[in-house]
Amino acid sequence: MKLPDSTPPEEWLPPLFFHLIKQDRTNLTLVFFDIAGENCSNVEKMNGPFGKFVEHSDGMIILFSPNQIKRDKDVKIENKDTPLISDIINTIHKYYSSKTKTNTTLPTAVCISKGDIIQKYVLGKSKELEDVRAAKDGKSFNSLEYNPLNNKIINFINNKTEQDIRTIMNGYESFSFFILSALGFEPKELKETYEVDGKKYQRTMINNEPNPKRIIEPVAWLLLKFGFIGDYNEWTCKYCKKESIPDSNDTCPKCLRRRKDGFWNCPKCGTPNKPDTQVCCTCHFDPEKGTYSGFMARLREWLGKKL
Ligand SMILES: Nc1nc2c(ncn2[C@@H]2O[C@H](COP(=O)(O)OP(=O)(O)O)[C@@H](O)[C@H]2O)c(=O)[nH]1
Ligand SMILES: [Mg+2]
Ligand SMILES: [Zn+2]
Ligand SMILES: [Zn+2]
Repeated sequence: MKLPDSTPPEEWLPPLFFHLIKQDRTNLTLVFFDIAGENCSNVEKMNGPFGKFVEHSDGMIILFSPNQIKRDKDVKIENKDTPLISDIINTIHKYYSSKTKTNTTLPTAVCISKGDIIQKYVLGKSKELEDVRAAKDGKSFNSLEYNPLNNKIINFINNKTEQDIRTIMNGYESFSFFILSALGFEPKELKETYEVDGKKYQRTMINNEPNPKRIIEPVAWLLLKFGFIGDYNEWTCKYCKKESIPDSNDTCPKCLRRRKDGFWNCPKCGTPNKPDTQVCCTCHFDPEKGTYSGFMARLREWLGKKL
């Protein structure tokens, strides 16, 4: 099959519209404009027709190939003559400033595309980019899965690139790094050149079906930043070591200690107890065992029988 062509810098592409409706009827219309990086390579070009779309957006997904990153020597990728992503990000920023606006408050997803090429440098040699799984609650951004990957991308950017992207993005209030692959593999197949109106373009043919990896993640992250969806993450109780407690629970379901400070309220008598107490200091209830302990256990048993 033939792959879609590179986004042509001088042509209008119809935007993609999505109207999302949640079960509670709240809804959101997403309009995606695909702007070629070439149009954002200097402020004069952005003053052309395409800059407007950038200027009026509520969020940005910046997609760049691994060969648009300044890397250190052991990250070996074929170097093509493409604008550096740091230059593009800087240009977009300058363009905004020229309109006395700022883009540093916009949610900005900074995405390494064609992740298949670079995955071994980000994830380690033996690991492959896996697709996004739904969060356990079936409706949220999967932070549980995203956060460890995010750390790997940050490590990669800190240690294997010349820090330019990282340094620039430090000025942004709401951004995150992503890695994705539209094809899931490197297209080694036929590349052919063709001409339209005297201009030369390249097209790539592939034999395998695309196997996209993580392409939904930056969009889901934007939905999170827009407040349209929540995020799902978990914590481990540091007192009883219970794992996989959803963030929506702020107390441990096993030992009842609060995540924040370890204090717990006795479910039997309501007494607030200190983190280091196993049994309630008033009624001697042990929430982990679900029984009263020691003398109080025997007294209760006895009273219970009498009463
Ligand atoms: N390795 C790899 N190459 C890709 C992938 N997607 C697209 N390409 C290659 O990149 C070429 C340009 O496509 P694209 O990145 O969409 O162009 P852009 O619009 O200029 O960003 C394609 O013809 C493919 O050869 C991918 O997921 N992995
Ligand atoms: Mg494109
Ligand atoms: Zn606990
Ligand atoms: Zn108690």
